[in-house]
Amino acid sequence: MTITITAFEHSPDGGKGLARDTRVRWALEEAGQPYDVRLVSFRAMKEPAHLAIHPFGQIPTYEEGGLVLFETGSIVLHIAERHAGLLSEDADARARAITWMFAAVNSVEPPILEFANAKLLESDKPWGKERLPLVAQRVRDRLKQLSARLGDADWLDGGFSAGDLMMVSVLLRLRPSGILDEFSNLAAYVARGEARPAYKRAFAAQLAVNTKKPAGG
Ligand code: GTB
Repeated sequence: MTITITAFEHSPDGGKGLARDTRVRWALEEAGQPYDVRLVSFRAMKEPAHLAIHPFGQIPTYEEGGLVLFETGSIVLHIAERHAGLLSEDADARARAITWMFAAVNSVEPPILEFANAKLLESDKPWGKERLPLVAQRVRDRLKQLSARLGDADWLDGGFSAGDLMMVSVLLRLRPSGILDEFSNLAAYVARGEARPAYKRAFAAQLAVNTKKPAGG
């Protein structure tokens, strides 16, 4: 069955891999599953055809036969449950990896998003300059805890899993800020994720979309 995901026609990051289709592409590459991509513009995302598959008018989505999914946590879990490579055969290890997936989207991504939004959308507000350090501190507090848990391990719980795929994807958003580099084991952890051949293929695929010259141009 053909898998089709959606991605930005033009990602605001110009192909740095920070848009969330990259984590879905990465999971599909780890699982060895081919996929098609339907590119959508910001306008098309808010139109009825796209809202029918994504209630919040966002990317990415995942379609496979009659199955339509949104939310990257759910999409990556679906891929990991159906194909080898992202979740252990051992039931307890599987449950722990899924816990790390939830930790990535529920406990680590929210302060990072707050920080990104504070920089991107609120820096011109009268209170913007005062708020930014508070939000940055919340990111540092959470990273300190994550860094302590990871210690000198390669991955969060034994071998690489869907939990690491989600956590590395979430942490990557911090790269431009320099905060990640304050935690050397987390910076090395993210670099290990990026060094995986499947990540490299996913990154290259999204970059190709964002660096394609317009037809006739
Ligand atoms: N919780 C959802 C999920 O995990 O799937 C969040 C999906 C989401 O935020 N999608 C964003 C989107 O469609 C794209 S990834 N936004 C358009 C809209 O809401 O109208 C977020 C993103 C966008 C751009 C950058 N960047 O340029 O660096 C990074 C991340």
